Amino acid sequence: MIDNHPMRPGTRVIHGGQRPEPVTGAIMPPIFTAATYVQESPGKHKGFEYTRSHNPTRYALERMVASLEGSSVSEEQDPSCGGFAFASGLAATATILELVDHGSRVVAMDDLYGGTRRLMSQVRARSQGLDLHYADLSDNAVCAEVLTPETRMVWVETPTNPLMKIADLTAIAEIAKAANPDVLLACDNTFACPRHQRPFEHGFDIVMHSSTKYLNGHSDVVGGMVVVNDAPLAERLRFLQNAIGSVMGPMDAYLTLRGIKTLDVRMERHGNNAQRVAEFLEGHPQVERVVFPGLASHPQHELARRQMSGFGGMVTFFIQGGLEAARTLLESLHVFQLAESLGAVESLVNHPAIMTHASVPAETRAALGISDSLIRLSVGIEDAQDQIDDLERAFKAVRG
Ligand code: P1T
Repeated sequence: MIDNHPMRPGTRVIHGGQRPEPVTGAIMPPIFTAATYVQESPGKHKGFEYTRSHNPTRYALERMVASLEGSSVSEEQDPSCGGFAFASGLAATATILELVDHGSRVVAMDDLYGGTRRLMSQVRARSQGLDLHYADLSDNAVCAEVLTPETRMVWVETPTNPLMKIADLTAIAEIAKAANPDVLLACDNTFACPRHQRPFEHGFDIVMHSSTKYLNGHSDVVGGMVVVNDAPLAERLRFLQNAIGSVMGPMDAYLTLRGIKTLDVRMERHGNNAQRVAEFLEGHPQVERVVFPGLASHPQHELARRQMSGFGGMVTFFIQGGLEAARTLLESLHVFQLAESLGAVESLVNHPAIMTHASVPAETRAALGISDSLIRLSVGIEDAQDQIDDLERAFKAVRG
């Protein structure tokens, strides 16, 4: 593997954790669809027993994402270097939650993907007795209050979905580890992706991705990734991945690995386009407020600049005129297609209150500010001028 050589991000997305296939020298791993592997004698095999437990195509993806996140776990310590691929982002999250015991105190960011919150509050609070506390972890004073010695896991999403809050990962790690050195710090890094943010560098233990989004980037795979930064934790995750079994299939692993090869060029274009779209929206008379970490008006713009090497492609804004205006805008857009999900080459638009965050209780949405005027854009890699023209046409339709 060329991982032993220093690599800049644009090189790492192509070569990280990869080596030519040993039999043929194929530059991309074959898609090993076999469910099982033939043994010479009981227990005597080539390191592969059954595809839920081991799959070479999945390993290739897992090593790539481990390399992108900068995991220190070596192949000698763990066959996929501390990276683990799952059937979806939520399957990844569900497996991470199994690291803590029944009744554990878990502190999570208050603004989260609706499905993550649903899994925690409506499933694991019951089945795992989790003692859940949601708090605004973008506020360090709040962190100092809620990250108590009893806290077993901290779940941070940054930037958050959909409000684009930024959490100070270094500060959270310092506060939480001072209170309990054994606390597990997990970061959902889906919005920033490893091109722009690497939570291990800030003292986090676990990184999670919905690889459905930027990592794969082409709206054709649902998947999830987990990366850990130390060998004992990798061993625990390896056990859980196999024991629970919500693994990513080999075809999806191949497609995701293929998608990652262009992550660097895609993120550059996503970021440039999102900056232009955000600036256009900020100057628009029909827009109440724009939230994008790359705007000086973002309350944590300075923190975002320190913590991230780019701001990604997600832009949230509040339209004037409430639900009626939002509905007309959403029905009038064409380049931005009205759909759940994000992070792919196509621009998408979403109404969180009705779509992705409908499972969040209405009072919670109101308290957080996920109102009917809130619109979330996933700015794709089309020509930025076409994206802006599309928005302008739709605003005109709202004006009637
Ligand atoms: O959809 P899935 O691959 O299971 O991933 C869940 C998930 C986890 N974390 C974040 C930050 C996410 O945004 C998601 C999925 N989000 C959407 C489908 C959405 O449109 O927001």
